[in-house]
Amino acid sequence: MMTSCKEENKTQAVNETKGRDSIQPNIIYIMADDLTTQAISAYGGIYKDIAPTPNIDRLADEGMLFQDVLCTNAICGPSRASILTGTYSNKNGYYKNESGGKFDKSQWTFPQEFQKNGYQTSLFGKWHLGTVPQGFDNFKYHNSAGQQGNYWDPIYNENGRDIKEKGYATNLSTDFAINWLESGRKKEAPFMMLLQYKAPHRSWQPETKYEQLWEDIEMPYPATFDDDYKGREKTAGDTEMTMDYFSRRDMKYAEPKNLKGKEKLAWAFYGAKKDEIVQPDGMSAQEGKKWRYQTYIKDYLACVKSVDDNVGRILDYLDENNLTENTMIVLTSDQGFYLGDHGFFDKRFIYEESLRMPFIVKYPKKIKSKTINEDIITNIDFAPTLLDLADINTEQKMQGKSFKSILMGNTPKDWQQAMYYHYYEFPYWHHVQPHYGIRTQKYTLAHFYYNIDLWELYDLEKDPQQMNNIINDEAYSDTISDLKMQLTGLMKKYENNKSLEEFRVITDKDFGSIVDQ
Ligand code: SGN
Ligand code: CA
Repeated sequence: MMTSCKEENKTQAVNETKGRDSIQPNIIYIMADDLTTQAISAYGGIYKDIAPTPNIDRLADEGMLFQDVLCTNAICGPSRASILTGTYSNKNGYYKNESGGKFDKSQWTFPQEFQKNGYQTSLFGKWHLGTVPQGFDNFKYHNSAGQQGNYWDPIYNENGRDIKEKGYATNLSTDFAINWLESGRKKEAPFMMLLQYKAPHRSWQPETKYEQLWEDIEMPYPATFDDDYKGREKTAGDTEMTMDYFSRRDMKYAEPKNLKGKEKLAWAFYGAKKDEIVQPDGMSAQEGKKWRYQTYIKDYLACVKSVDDNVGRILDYLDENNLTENTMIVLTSDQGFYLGDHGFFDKRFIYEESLRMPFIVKYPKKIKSKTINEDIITNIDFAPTLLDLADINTEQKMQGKSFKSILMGNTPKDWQQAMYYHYYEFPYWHHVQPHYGIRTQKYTLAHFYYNIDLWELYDLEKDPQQMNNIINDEAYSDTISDLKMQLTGLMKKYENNKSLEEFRVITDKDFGSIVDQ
């Protein structure tokens, strides 16, 4: 410990002689997969007292919590590509997960810039982009189940070599991260580490000690649990992500022996056959729906609990090694998620629960504790911000903007309080209609296309739960024209003002598979 402290001090001296106005911070970027604000007690919500997240809350308590960090394309690979490049899917070419191909690794990404500027860099956990991670001195990423990763005994790719590890993924990824902090990095340089958990992504497998945690409790139901999709029948009302679409695997039925090929897939995804709704005999439809939700939400929140525990391990490590003061910690997710909200699981929609990403930053040296920010920020803003915070200047053109000044408590007067959204993948998985739209502080306007042509408008002040599509309400006709104009402006700005036909081609195009055949 003594040596590591001394060496950290040497780092500071090196930075100072470089003439930088401040000592460059260490950065730990923690990104869970499918972690949503409703599951984090610092964000409030219905699980706050039953399933608290004390360690993540500690980050919020000692840092800044963001209410309106929004995902530009709410699905794993595309969001990760946007985060790494600071650009929209139409720029970085990674539009979809399913038949989305591989991320073009010849592209610039922010970790490469950190590495070039003398940072020690590393990646642990989920990568899910199909290509060798660039810009890391060391990496160890999930390399099973199409790089989705497994919860138990997962295969990791460690610097190019596959290794099967024993144990629970969330704990393992943290072990690897801590080992690297302790003895894997060169301590004379600042570090930038990505710690990206597979949890709480489907198939929601808790750690053994948390399997029965809430066995005797009935979890509360979100207010929109019984959404009847009135006025949204062909969009929200036509998905494969309602409580009816849980599989037998999701509901913990034992896997029959000797299933192969299509049969095995059907079991994992849909139950015994595609249209079967999984529930115990004798239950009414509503009882079955609630029963499926209870199983799901308990497993999901138990996976979150392990993430929270491991955030605590990282915080403790920093404290014990005198690294807290100069290390910035970011806690986020690749998008939000539905926890029975609108009767859904999964993500993909522009609707709030999947659009909003948890985002909390702790950096005691520069960021005031217990602050809450409500500016609109998106995942393409992450890369420029992290670089800016490390005082790294780059020539690289990004579409996102640094929000360093927002972190310091000053929102620039001309900060763009509107975001452009675009989701392309259809029909697999979950049958969510392709759509694009604009989200401002007050409204969400979306255009659903492909084989339908429908617009939706929500007044977020009057209807925060987005139950009333008011697109045909005369009183809003000026608002609609204005929002459509703003939307067209954003599509031009981000160089994605294409025709619906051109967008359809992207949805139909098979960009290939993430896994080498
Ligand atoms: C898997 C899941 C889907 C999920 C996608 C995308 N099915 O296909 O439910 O929407 O991943 O998730 S599973 O049965 O294989 O778990 S993402 O986080 O990678 O975008
Ligand atoms: Ca995800």
